[in-house]
Amino acid sequence: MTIMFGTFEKLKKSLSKTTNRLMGQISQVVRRRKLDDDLLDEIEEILIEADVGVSATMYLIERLKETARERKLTEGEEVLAVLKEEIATILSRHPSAASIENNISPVVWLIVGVNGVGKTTTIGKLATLFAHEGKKVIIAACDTFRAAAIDQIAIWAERSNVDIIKSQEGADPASVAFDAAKAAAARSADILLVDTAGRLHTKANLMEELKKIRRVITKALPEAPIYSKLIIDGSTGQNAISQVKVFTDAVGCDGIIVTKLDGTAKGGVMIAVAQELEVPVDFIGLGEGIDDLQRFDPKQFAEALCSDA
Ligand SMILES: Nc1nc2c(ncn2[C@@H]2O[C@H](COP(=O)(O)OP(=O)(O)OP(=O)(O)O)[C@@H](O)[C@H]2O)c(=O)[nH]1
Ligand SMILES: [Mg+2]
Repeated sequence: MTIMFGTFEKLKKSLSKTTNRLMGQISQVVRRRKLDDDLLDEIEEILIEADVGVSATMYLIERLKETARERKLTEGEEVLAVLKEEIATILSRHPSAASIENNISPVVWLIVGVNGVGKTTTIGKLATLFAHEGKKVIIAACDTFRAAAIDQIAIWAERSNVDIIKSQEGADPASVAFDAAKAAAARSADILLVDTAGRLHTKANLMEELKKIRRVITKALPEAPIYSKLIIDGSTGQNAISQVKVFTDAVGCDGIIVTKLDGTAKGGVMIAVAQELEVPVDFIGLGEGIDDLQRFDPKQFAEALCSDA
């Protein structure tokens, strides 16, 4: 199918800087080398520098050693195929089960994450994608804190041609969430996407507010499955991972969406995410446009990451 081809080509192009940094460098160092400890040390260093994380790096090096022994590999270049296999294995560890099918009531996705990671943009993309799939989507504009946040999400709602429930700047986000939840039920929506603030006066404030939004939605829609989806910015590499715990403690984390994987060399962080976190990656962001979102496909991602290497 041409669409599939386009999807893969786009992924590959988006990941090209990461590919160069990771598999590109590794394929350079293995060339005409014997597979020995020195070479493995060099590969280890490249993996660490490419934001793959200590845990995944150690795992990969261990797997290379074991496989080299088992398959009696002697040439440096032989590690490339093994690495590709092992990276695909890590990426496939927590398969995404992001479904919005539910017969009883709307499914709710609470979109959370620190400021500027791409929450609002991702909601615009998700709304478009679900609407194209024939779903009734409603957006709740619960970032009432930042000036212009409401206008920003309203523009995305218009672009994707879906309903939005909003209030004015400074309004109580939980009350917007309540109204949106009621509207979602009344209008028989399939999914309610809740945009939230990335920054308040303090982090504790933000976490309390997110908890309150979640509570209020549970009250308004007792039957609704509510999922917290954490947005992280892939271009910040290892730093992206440190944000997971605080959000998970506050509102849980049922899925991750990694944005800004286009144009960064830090996409190796996807391997760290799969290795270190027990949560699936549902989608990836590959640009600022309305179509720049893909469902995360571990095999395809590994293929794109390791292509031409
Ligand atoms: N290149 C690229 N840019 C992105 C992507 N996703 C979001 N952005 C950009 O990142 C910037 C911040 O995006 P927002 O959607 O406003 O982020 P946010 O998390 O809602 O920010 P706050 O509401 O301030 O917390 C914008 O300039 C977006 O266009 C992506 O996948 N790739
Ligand atoms: Mg926002």
